[in-house]
Amino acid sequence: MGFVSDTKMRVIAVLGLSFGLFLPALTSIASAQTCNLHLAKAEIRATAPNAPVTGGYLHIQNNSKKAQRLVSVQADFAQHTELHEMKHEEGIMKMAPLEKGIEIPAGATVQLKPGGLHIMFMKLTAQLKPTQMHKVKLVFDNCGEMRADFMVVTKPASGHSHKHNH
Ligand SMILES: [Cu+2]
Repeated sequence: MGFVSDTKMRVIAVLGLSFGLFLPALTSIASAQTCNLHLAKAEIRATAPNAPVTGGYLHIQNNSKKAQRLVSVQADFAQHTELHEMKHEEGIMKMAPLEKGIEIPAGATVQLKPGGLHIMFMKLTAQLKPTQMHKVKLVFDNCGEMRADFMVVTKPASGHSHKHNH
């Protein structure tokens, strides 16, 4: 009998340990799901060899009742990233960093696209070639981290679909 209870104790101990170890991961997945954020059309513009920067684009749909803010982005092919908007200044389009990130209002979809809001991948450590897929980590103020697969493309199409109605 002593053997059985020892085994049981060990099983419980092992389960307890595994549960403890996996708990943080489970929590973050659960929080991302309850956030109801949907990421789509994630693309990165392909680069020439040794290009220092490139743009990243995607659609972020917020299906929750709470505003969410994209505050930072991390990728293994860029040592630095910023969130940018395009601004007209004296007739010239200029990029400006968004220190507070990008807000996605409750129930809204925000499109990061060429000529508008975008992720600026900087200090690139690798050339980005068409059809490559890259995992990019997006950090939201309430939701925490989400990972998205970005595809490298020559001409990012995000948001362009409407412009082809002549
Ligand atoms: Cu930029």
